[in-house]
Amino acid sequence: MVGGAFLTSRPPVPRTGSSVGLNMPNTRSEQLFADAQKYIPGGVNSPVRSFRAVGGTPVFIDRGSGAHVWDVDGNEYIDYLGSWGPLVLGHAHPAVVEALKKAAEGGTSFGAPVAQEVELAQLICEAVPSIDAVRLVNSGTEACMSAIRLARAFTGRNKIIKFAGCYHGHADGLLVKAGSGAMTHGIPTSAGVPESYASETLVADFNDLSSVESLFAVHGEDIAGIIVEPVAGNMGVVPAADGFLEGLRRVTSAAGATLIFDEVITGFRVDYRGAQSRFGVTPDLTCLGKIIGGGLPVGAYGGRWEIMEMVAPLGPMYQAGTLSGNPLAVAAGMATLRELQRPGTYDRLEETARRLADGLKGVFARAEVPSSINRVGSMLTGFFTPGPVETLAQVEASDTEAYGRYFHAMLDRGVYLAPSQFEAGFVSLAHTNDDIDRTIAIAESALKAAFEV
Ligand code: HOZ
Repeated sequence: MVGGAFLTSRPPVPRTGSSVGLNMPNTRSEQLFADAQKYIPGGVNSPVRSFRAVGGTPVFIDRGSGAHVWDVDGNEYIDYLGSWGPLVLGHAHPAVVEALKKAAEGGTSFGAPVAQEVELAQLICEAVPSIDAVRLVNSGTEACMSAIRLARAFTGRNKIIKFAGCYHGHADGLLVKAGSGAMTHGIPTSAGVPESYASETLVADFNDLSSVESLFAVHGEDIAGIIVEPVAGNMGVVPAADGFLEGLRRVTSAAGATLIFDEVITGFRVDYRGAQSRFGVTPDLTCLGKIIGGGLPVGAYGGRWEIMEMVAPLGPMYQAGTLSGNPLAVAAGMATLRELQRPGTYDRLEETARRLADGLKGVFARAEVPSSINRVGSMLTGFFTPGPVETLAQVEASDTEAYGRYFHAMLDRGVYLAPSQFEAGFVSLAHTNDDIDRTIAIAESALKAAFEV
């Protein structure tokens, strides 16, 4: 109904998964999900959480500590979701909790400048060499949306290139052949995006430089920039092939277009200085989020001074936000970044994630389940396809039904993975060798149960 009457009664609760059952909910999670569906579309505030890709009822989380979470029914899980990336220190890290308490006692929002936001901006600029100046926003979506507006303002051009299967948040124009939940739910190009917006988004193939060059050959003079995840994380983890990022840098520089790295996931995750430092390719603009907010809503975009000075109030590109630079988000972000500055942090992340990936590779091989594990630093995905997995087409060859069975077998045994094949898993500094070894042993038994091997 458009512009019609108010709803006078709640819509019937849709049944979305087998575990909802025919009668009464059995668990507190099932009860909450039944209630949630009366008030929230699909019962969730972000689609992938609904478990539609894997079936069943989402577990509602009660609390987290370190590498573990507990659901509202008292079940404990080793967590590899990590709130989709921000919790590189694990849940409720004491330094973050302390910083939050202190910040909250001083007031939660002012809509006016605070000293702490300057500190976080300075930390970011010092960490990421390509960022001379940074603007804090509230989410990765806002960061990418704003960076694209800025690229357009700076170049005076309209078109943007994105890659099929990459996800940069849910702004109009970026929901074209998008990854993550859009791909998981079979709506890579969202309804409600006007054709006139979508037509400004050109879509190329990840890890295929020739597909980019072809677009530049036709539209070169009107391309404002390329936005790319330097490690794709929203179709599952797919690393950039050798020379791909360098090729994007070369093509954009030659055409006077901007190169935007969406480091919302990879920023401070694969290296303290970002994927751009790990792979030695310098973008013009960088989008950040997740880790820089330590688990609170935050995002940021930054880059070369001559581009950033176009942002209002210095320049004509407008972007604003009541909660931007929020003292709580900034405090949690700074506490997280300071912990990450400790010596050996990234070596530990690398080692722990390697132990997990190697162990899982062995388990899958012994079970003779066709699979391929992609890992970059502490982000990884196990694809249910023999691999290699270097392109979206290879990602899409994965057996998602098998993933669903494996996901539930792991969940039942106390390991929480992303409820979709097309997402990344995250290892944190809180994961111990014992957590990893238990996970590998659980995977062995989960595979047996899921595939009866
Ligand atoms: N788009 C997020 C994963 N890449 C999912 C966000 C959520 O459901 O919290």
